[in-house]
Amino acid sequence: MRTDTGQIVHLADYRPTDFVLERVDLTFELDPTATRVEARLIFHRREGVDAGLPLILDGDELALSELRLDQIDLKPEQFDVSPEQLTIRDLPESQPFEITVVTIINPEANTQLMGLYRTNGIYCTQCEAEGFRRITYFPDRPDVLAPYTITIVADKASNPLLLSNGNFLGGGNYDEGRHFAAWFDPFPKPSYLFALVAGDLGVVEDSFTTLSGRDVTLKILVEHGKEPRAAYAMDALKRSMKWDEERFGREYDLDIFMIVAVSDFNMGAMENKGLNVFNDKYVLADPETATDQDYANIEAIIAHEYFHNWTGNRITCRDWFQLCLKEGLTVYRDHEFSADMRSRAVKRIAEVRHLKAEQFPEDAGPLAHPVRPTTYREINNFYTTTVYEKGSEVTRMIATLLGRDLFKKGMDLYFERHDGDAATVEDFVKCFEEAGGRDLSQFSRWYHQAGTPMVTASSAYDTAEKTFTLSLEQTVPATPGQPVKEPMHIPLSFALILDNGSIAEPTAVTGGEITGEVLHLTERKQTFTFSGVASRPVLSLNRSFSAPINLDLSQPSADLAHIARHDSDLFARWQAITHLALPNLMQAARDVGEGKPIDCDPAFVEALLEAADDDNLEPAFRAQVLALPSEADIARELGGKNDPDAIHAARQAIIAIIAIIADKGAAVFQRLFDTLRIDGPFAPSAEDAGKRALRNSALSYLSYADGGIQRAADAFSAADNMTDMIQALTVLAHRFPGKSETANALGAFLKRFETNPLVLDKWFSIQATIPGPGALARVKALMEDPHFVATNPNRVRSLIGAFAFSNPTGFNRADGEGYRFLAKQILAIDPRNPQLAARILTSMRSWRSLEPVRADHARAALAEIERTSELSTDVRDIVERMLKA
Ligand code: B3K
Ligand code: ZN
Repeated sequence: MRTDTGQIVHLADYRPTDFVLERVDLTFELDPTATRVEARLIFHRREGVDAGLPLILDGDELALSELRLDQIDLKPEQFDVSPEQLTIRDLPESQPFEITVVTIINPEANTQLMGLYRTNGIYCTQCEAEGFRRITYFPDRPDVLAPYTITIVADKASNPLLLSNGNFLGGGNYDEGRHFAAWFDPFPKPSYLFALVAGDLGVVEDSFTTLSGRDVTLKILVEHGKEPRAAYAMDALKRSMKWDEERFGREYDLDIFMIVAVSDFNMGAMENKGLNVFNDKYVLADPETATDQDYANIEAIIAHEYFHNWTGNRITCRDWFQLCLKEGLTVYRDHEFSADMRSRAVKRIAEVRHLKAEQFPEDAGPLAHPVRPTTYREINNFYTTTVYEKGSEVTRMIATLLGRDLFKKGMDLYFERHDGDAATVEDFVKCFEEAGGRDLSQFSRWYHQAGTPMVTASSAYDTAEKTFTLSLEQTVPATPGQPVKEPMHIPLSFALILDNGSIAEPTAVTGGEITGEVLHLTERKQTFTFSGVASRPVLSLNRSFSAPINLDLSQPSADLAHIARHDSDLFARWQAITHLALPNLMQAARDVGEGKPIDCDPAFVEALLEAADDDNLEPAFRAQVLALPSEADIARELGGKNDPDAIHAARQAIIAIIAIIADKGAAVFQRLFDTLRIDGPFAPSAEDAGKRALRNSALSYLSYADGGIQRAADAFSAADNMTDMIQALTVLAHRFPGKSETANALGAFLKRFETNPLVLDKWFSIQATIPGPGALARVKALMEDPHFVATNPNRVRSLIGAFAFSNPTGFNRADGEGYRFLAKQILAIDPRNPQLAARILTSMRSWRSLEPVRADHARAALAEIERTSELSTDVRDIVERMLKA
């Protein structure tokens, strides 16, 4: 492990390299413990660069074996080398020269899963962000682009497949049972997009003909025997390729596109040029083992990585500060794809739920940073929900500001102007300024200012004048390093809904710019006046969540119920029900704390049940309505001094009121459960998934009524697909832990899926997230279970990650044991896999908003980590930022 050097990288220090890399030739002689890597790199000195300057190459835990300049061995006085750096002096002044670097690396010993490593007998690489420097000494930064030729030599019997980026050049046999393959990638790329895969895998093959008639071979490579489970991923890939042609005019550019599924991977997937490497969780699916959510994730991630071919690969990032240029934009693209494949409104609701659950807390805590940060200590810690999801929201707002056509024009300009470039956020924004004819300088603050803006709104209707006034005020909270903020340009989609459900069309508006249905809030305080509004309208604001803000708009529950019934924007209807729910949940949490009885506004319950019971609405939407704000949502709204036990108890009590105390509840849920059964074969379609989701949420409410446990146990036995099975098992485990029905179901599930790691992960997660004081002991016991594999990131995330991120009561024990347990685990994981350790540690990012007793325990556990001398840069960076006042 590389321990922390404390070095901080600043955007302001960016300058181009002194040397230009012209081409890269790599030869790998694969061996599990001693792989020889020969890199031949052609450079020339950049014009105007001082002739005396040395060439400095990055390394990470490397051992240099040979070093030549134009095929002649370098003398010791011509270079300096350490595991982290190779400095070469006395280089030619003007003409190109060739550096040959030979390193010997040990893939088997690489537990960080960065660089070249082995997983289940397969050689595989992960180079983003700085993994290539663990393979050879190299100018390992994203603005160094070159075409690559790759030769792989390996034992043929154990490695029949030898894969890399680009097009296949040829291959053949060597002596002693070895063979080779050569690949050439003509598209200049940065080293982080390099990939190599070798081993013995099963192949699923298909093809795609591009818009201009080129045939592309498609291959998905999986462990032998798992081929049938790659069919859905292949289908998703072909749909993605077609969609990108139709929607963004982007065609695929190589002769072959490959996806390799591996079981040990630090993240979801990686967009290496022509050779995507995936966590097998996001490739493998069949009805028996995958839930509807798994299918949706596979579709989205296959699309995301494929879309990177243009947004990320053909146009890459100049430096890592520009990460959102490829990630935010590509998330926006995959969101749009899923919206087109499924229900747009339901997709938007799911996105906003995710944004609020993950990004809003990040933006409100010690790890807050701008979408485009200006400093970092460990770049791996900046693959955050702010860069990805808020980055996507910023792109979405550009589309909202410009409208669909001008946004498309801006994207076309971006592709045309920057193809082959390592670009910046400024380059990107400029394309939309030019195409849209709009100054986006104030808007660009979304990239630079961290923190979720708060918009406070109040309105009044003047019956005599027939005017409606809307007063808005925005504040952006202080965040680490940014105490003072400038006002943002916030696009707010709105509607004034009249009594009969129609939308008012005012005759005039003053106070600011309005384009179509979007109101532009640009000042700190702004008042819009709408004239010619015949009767008092109900304001629906931030429809479709046009801006990622917190909205403080106190509306009478009758108004919210009106929106919930009449808004033509389904998202806004869901949002209105959420706004009806939250005050009830928050009040209940306070009441629990004070030992008072819990109460609930009938208008809310009525609106909720009415939507759930309305067969004219799509089932997936109704399931989202029934999901209610989560415990984390309630905690966030409460703002500080949170008691997770009180929040949990409050939410449970409100659910019970809806399920059994409200007159209509039990009947509605019973009807949904009885009538939504799908007969016929399983289809992972959005429509069927929606029905399953609604039926399963009905099951979950019904578990509060008499006989709930038996109903859940019966549903578990009757389930003929993984979605229904997991839902029933979750109801049993979370609502009835320790009961024999639950133990039986968990046992049966384990027995049936013991040999399927991805399903076993679910078994671990369900148990890790059982609420209450027994959780920690359960998690500790599960760590001793023979099925727990401490070296597999998916398994670690499914147990320890699930406990820390998704078990608010179990993890946030008042005695602090949860935090101490996590600290111990982080210190155990860190030496082996720093990225995984750092990621799981971010589960404590909201520790400051806990009530004082828990907050003190949390601080002490973090301080314990901080005191440890041998920390990776990854963990040290996170822990220090979390503790900084
Ligand atoms: N670009 C990769 C993420 C790499 C993370 C490196 N720590 C996957 C993606 O966003 O598509
Ligand atoms: Zn990405």
